[in-house]
Amino acid sequence: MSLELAKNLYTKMPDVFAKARKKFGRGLTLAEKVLVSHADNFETQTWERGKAMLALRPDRVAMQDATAQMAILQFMQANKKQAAVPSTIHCDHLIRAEMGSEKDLLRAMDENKEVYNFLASAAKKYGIGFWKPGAGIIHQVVLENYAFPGSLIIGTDSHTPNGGGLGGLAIGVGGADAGEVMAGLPWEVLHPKLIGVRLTGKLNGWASPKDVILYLCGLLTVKGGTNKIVEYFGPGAESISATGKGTICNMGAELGATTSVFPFDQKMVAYLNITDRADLANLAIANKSLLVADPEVYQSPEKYYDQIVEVDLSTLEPYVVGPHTPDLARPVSKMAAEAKEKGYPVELKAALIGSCTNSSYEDISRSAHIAKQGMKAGLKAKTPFLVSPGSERIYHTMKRDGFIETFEKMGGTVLSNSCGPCIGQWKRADGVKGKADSIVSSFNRNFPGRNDGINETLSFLASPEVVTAYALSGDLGFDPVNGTLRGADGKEFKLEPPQGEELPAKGFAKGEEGFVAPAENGDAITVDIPSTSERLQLLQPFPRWDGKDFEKLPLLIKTKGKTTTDHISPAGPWLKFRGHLDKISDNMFLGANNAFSSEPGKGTDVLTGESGLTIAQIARRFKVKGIGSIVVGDENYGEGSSREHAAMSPRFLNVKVVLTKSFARIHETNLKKQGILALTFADPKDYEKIEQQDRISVTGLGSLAPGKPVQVAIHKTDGTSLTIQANHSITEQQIAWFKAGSALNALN
Ligand code: MIC
Ligand code: SF4
Repeated sequence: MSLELAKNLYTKMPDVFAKARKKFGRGLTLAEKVLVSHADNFETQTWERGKAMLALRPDRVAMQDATAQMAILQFMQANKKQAAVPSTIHCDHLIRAEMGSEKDLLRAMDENKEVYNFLASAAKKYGIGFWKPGAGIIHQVVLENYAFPGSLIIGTDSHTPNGGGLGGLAIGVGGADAGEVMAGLPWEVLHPKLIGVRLTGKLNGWASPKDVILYLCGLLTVKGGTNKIVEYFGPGAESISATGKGTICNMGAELGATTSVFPFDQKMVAYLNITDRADLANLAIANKSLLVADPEVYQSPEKYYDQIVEVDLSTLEPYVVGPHTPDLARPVSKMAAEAKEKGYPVELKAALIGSCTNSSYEDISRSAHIAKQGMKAGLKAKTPFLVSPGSERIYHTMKRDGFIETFEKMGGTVLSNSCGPCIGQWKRADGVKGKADSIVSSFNRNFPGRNDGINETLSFLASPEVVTAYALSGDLGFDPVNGTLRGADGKEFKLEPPQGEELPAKGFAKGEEGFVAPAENGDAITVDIPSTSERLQLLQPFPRWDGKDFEKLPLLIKTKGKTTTDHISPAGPWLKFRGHLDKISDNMFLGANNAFSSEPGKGTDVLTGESGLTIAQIARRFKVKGIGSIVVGDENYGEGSSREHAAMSPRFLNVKVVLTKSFARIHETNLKKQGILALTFADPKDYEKIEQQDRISVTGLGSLAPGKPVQVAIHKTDGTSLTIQANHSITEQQIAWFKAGSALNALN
């Protein structure tokens, strides 16, 4: 299937590239090549970075089970017979990690039966490929099967950019975007600016691809990539395996980047070949010049990218980031001193490797090499050591090549091929609420409460090989590069730098691939949603805007500090309600810090003065009274996941406006799609002016226009009021969504 898509794409590329070179008066970067070749209409499209909205035609859509439910429920409202573009669903997020692979999977099949039946029946009916539970994590499966050089893929998950490891633009979106593209509409995104990252040298010793992105997180911060594409190039890029490139692109989500991409090269050829796509590899080789930037770009990159970063891989040290945010970075060699200075507990309570990004053959073989050295010295893991393989192929190859045995001998537990602990589906036996202790993983997120549901846990991230070394020492203060461990014989020894293979010499072993093809004709198939379901609920369209200004809205919550989508709509135990808007809305803001409450997730009903209520309880009270409310937020509000529940629940519970210092890209779009007015303080200092009992009016909405600030009046309890300005990035079309009550309403 990808072969046909690639053939058509490569055939039309030269013509559109020629037009683009003429129009822009210069050569094209790789990101631009992918964008222009997927334009809905190149001629009429405005091409202005950071300003224009692009209307693009993605090659495919990928959805994971926790977000697919809303995507499909919204798609169903469009009344189409079939998905208009090739699409797939992947069952990976809903499997709990408690008892090991087999038992966990069996239990998941049982407890998520309704959801899986719903997704499987919808997939069958609408021409969507279905990957069964246990088949693997979406991004790994997409890399193994669907991503190809030059492609544009959207996925209902923020780590979709993993596909950039195969030279395409793979972009995370909310479910509404996916639903619309499947309904045949073009996909809209702000024309990203470009960061060029020039890689020189070669990784060596302990340094791995993960360290490239951990280092960049520290350098650019979690906001540094917002509305930007990170394009890697340079001699160093060619030295990194395709899966390593995938890891770097995957975790580019933690920079807030729209996506990240590497130019087509021999490493991609090798990966395509070993994943049974030699035909695609040959086609890409024959079209290589289309799949990399134009030569003049590489000669003078500063003329083509908005920002340039240089990284010398030869001198890169292994990094560790955290706690609580992925941009708190330092080389592992500095961890001990910092832990001491900041009082981080150094005793590690768990070490976890794998996930959607770091379970490649290279990662696993290098980690196993470390594990073997430890065992040779008579050591075992000093902490629980959990391994999450990314896919069936990875799992069976690990098994065939003895890695599973190695990890199990070391005392590790191999979990099912799913997200598991990374998304909080983990029963941490020793975890205690209110107690801070440290864990380390090779995942890509470390927000408070993310893995074990305990907000105090300090979660650190590092490469899988470093995490394995930490597991052997049980000590965050251990420096795997320079430090020593004590063997069973009492003698001190140093670990050799990890060694592994990029790809399995014997090829990938295969298990049950777990793919179910859709029906040829789905007309007779009904989508399976039991009317009594506790897990699924058909969506009712949100009400239209009544044409009135928002007058004297009470403040629902003023979030303070980091407000990720994990804070707004926590996952873990709430994942089971991802298809039931009413039920999941009870989790709204449970993880958020309220400026007016010492307890996260709690607040005061400002109409009655009653405090200690959950934010959802307060919002439900307002809703019953027919009153809307406003949410005020801090910087980079909505960072992290693509989950649109973080926008749908507020909308469902009558939030009219979200006013923040700044937004993360996917969440801002999600808010707009659901008909919420997303505003930013023109002067961020005005955030300080908002007090708990204020009533806030947003006026002039009848003349809402792109680029035109709106007036926000803050009414104080003493009868005075002050007016501040708020900005927005709403386009003409998005004004129509706001008026219609949601993007979906505007469609119908
Ligand atoms: C994540 O890593 O945060 C998730 C869970 O994969 C989310 C999607 C979700 O919340 O379902 C993401 O990254 O978009
Ligand atoms: Fe799953 Fe974690 Fe990857 Fe998200 S980051 S897709 S939860 S493994």
